[in-house]
Amino acid sequence: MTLPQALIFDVDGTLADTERDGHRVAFNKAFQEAGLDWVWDPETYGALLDVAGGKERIKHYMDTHNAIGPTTADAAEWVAGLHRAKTRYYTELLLTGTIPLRPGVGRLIQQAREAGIRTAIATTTTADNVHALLEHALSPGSSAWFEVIAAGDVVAAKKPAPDIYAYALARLNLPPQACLAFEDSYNGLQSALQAGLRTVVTVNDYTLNQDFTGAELVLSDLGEPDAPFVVLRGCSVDGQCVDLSLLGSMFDQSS
Ligand code: XBP
Ligand code: MG
Repeated sequence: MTLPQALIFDVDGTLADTERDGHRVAFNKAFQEAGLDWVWDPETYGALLDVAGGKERIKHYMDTHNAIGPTTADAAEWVAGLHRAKTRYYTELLLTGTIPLRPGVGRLIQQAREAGIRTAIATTTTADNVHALLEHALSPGSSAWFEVIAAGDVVAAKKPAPDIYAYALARLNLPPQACLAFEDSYNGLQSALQAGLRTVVTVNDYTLNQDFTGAELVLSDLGEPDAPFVVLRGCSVDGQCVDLSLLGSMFDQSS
């Protein structure tokens, strides 16, 4: 059975459902701390998710909602400061353990480790957020399980640009054909596809109706043996959860 040499995971929406009750709440706390009357409700935030990157999302909101920001000359630094506050609130929120991993994520990561399959992260979010999520939702010390954590500003162009996946592949020193990406959104899928990666998509409430053309599989989630996934689009697969035998059948078909 041919297996991928590395699995590359997106974070927000893929490892955990972090956006509505995590990032969005943290943004609103930071706005309140700054004395702003900005409030991102779940619907507004869902539309803003089309813009990857928290700083870029704040700037986009200011530009498109006539939101009054700083009078200071250095608007970029003001946005960066607001975003640092948001990241503080978000990592504090993750400490409470109220945002669990999505179904099948922990199981697949453990199975990959036991099988000697390398793992990496390719995400738009800030590195501090990745470490906090892994430490508190996966396992203490689990950040070290990932050979590469490609996050946030390590690349200039964020998803849907391919840069973050290209960065991860370069540090893995692997060709995209040897790897498999896991994503949740249109922007993330475009990023992975443009980097040459085959991609499995697990949808969530914010991304359910997005265009996932080009994905190998579109699933409700990675599934558990006692809680099967639902195949929404893609090749017919045997099995009830994304495990090594399913990945092997995918790679056997293509090799
Ligand atoms: C999702 C994003 C991030 C988060 C917020 O990242 O676009 O911007 O919404 O995190 P991905 P930051 O799906 O690639 O994991 O505020 O730290 O950007
Ligand atoms: Mg995502």
